[in-house]
Amino acid sequence: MMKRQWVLPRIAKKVAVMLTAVLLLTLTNGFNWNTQMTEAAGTTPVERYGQLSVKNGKLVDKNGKPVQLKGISSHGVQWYGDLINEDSMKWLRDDWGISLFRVALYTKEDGYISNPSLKDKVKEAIEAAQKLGLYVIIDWHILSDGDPNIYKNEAKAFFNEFATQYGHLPNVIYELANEPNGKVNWDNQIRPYALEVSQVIRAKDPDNIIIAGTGTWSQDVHDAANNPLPDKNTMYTVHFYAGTHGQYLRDRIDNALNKGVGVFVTEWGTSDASGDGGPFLNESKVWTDFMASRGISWANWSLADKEEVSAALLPEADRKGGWPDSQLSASGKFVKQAILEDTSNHGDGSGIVLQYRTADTNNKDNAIRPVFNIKNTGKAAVKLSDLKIRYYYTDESKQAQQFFLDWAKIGNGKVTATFVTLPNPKAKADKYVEISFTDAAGSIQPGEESGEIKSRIHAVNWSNFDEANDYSYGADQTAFADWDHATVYNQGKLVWGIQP
Ligand code: IDC
Repeated sequence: MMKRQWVLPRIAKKVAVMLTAVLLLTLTNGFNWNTQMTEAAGTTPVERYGQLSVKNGKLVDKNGKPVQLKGISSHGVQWYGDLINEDSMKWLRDDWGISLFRVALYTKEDGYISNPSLKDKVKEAIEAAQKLGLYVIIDWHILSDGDPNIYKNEAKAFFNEFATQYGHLPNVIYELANEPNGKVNWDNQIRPYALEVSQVIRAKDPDNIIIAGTGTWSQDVHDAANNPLPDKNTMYTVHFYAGTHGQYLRDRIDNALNKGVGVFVTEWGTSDASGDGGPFLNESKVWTDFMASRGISWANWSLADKEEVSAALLPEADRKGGWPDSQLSASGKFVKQAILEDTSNHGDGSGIVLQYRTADTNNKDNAIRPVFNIKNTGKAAVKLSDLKIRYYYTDESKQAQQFFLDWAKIGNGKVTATFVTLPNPKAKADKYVEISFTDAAGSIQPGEESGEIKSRIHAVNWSNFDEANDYSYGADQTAFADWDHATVYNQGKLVWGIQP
């Protein structure tokens, strides 16, 4: 922007902005604002999403679009291996809508260490998943052997073999250690183990997702977030059981996400932590909504017909799928429903998605220039005057703030803003701008979007900001993409994004 503009009298500035708006509208008439191409839907999950990777702490598909995988974990292959086969997995794909299957290879508990031939079951599952276009987690299921270093050499040989044989496939995910527990912590035992085993995998497979377990039965994600692994396609697992683990663990997840690390729930149950007790379906619903709103991928424990609450099947269920609801446990019915539920809009139910880009990449000048686009992916029209966007930042100026609307497709006069100082400042935010819309802004129809809302913030004394420490700032996001570091409220209720 030219400096001159700032010395124009107010009215002249208004006229200039209006003229620019008219010009832009003319130039862009007929332009399709939808920057995200809708790709032809493939028939299988792997055809749709392809090679996965991690971007800004999110699991993304081959086009860089966030993806939430949902599915089920096997029980121990030594006990319920006969439920793992191409037919049962096909049924789970087609009837339950799974995109993900986890194969639990216990090390102890009569598992792989004493019976190495169990790895053939893992191979069968991977090959079935390949045919069916499902993602598959190879789970090195440590449990009573709380320290993953006990069988580190076996783990390295195992993952070397599997990465060599299957690392070229896009649908393979490695889980390095199910649940470290006992006297081990992330920094001293788990991270060194994970680093060493990851290096073995990376020598053969440069890109597939690796998932690291954390301390205290994979609940210490905060430790991993403070000292993550160097590999960019590594995520960290959190395991929960709805009857045992609640809000404190969700807070830990938010905390880790805010630090930019990716979280993947490779195991959770509707029961308590014993695998029995419950089911706690209300608590489970809080969790599945939470994971949907953050786009966190998950696998439920477990595909078994054992007489325990967390088992999805009732005793003597068929081994090859085809299960009517009468063969599903209460947990199985709940989980099937949660998988089938469309959470591609991040599950908030309102169907609001906020996209963001930054209009300039100079993070040390006197302007903050967030550009927004609101998408309505829901089934009903949404009134813009019901919505508010919050953009969080750190205000180095400590001056009054001014808001400019450089342009909005819906019309400049229909957008207003206020600034709010946070009563309890956060590490990367002590202020937010809240953008609102007048009644004249109208509604966004289902499948439609607001179009660009191009805003600009300055301190009254035009002093510089440091955007590097701004919560909502996306330094390299110069093209529109879904952005959960700014929030949207519908009639006061948070419907998009993560507050700092
Ligand atoms: C449980 C099984 C149970 C089995 C036991 C073996 O549900 O049938 O007898 O393992 O020790 C976990 C573990 C997972 C547990 C599950 C439930 O990853 O192996 O499965 N759980 O206790 N972590 C928290 C809970």
